[in-house]
Amino acid sequence: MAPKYTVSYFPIKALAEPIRLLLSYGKIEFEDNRISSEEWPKYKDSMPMGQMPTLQIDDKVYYQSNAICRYLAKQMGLAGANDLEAMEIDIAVDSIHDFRLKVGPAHYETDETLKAKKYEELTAETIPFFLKKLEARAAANNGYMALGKLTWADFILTGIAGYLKLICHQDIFAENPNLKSVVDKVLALPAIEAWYAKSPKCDF
Ligand SMILES: N[C@@H](CCC(=O)N[C@@H](CS)C(=O)NCC(=O)O)C(=O)O
Repeated sequence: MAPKYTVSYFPIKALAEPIRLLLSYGKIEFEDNRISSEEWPKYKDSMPMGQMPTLQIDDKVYYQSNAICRYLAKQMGLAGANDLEAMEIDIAVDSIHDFRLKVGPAHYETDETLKAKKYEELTAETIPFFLKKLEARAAANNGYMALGKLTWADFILTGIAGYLKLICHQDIFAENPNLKSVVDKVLALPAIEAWYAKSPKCDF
């Protein structure tokens, strides 16, 4: 019997969406278990690290979104042909997450004065810096994030694209055609089109 897969996360895309996209790409059926923020406290202690996303395969629960994505990508031939190729993909993935992690804290800042100050610096320096580097990487890789071909790094960018736009307070793709092309190519994959035809609508 085929294993049963369950993805648990909040009812948003963010860190779970690359997992959902990879499972969809691999035509692996999964339960899309969305837990609301209100319900979350009931579940938190039962999660291995007190966080989500998790991927349950039969009765074993796996966590850490990158580890899960890398595992799925290996199953689907999206993880490079050798260790050097795998490192190229990891470099792209880590760079995307570095960007997210640099901007994220400002988005969650509750002191409005401090928040405005943080966004001033982010908008002037950090966001343009990362976008320039990531756009150059996508340009050098033929509109992909690594190796000039489809890899799981493209699913990471596509999955968290809406979340990145949200936390950056801007359309990060407007002036970055190669980055936009990465996302467009993933979204045009038939399995991904099928996923978005049936999954709950959410911008981020
Ligand atoms: N490194 C972890 C980070 C997971 C994480 O930060 N999860 C957040 C949501 S994006 C969470 O569960 N927050 C709720 C909490 O910590 O109570 C991963 O990539 O899976």
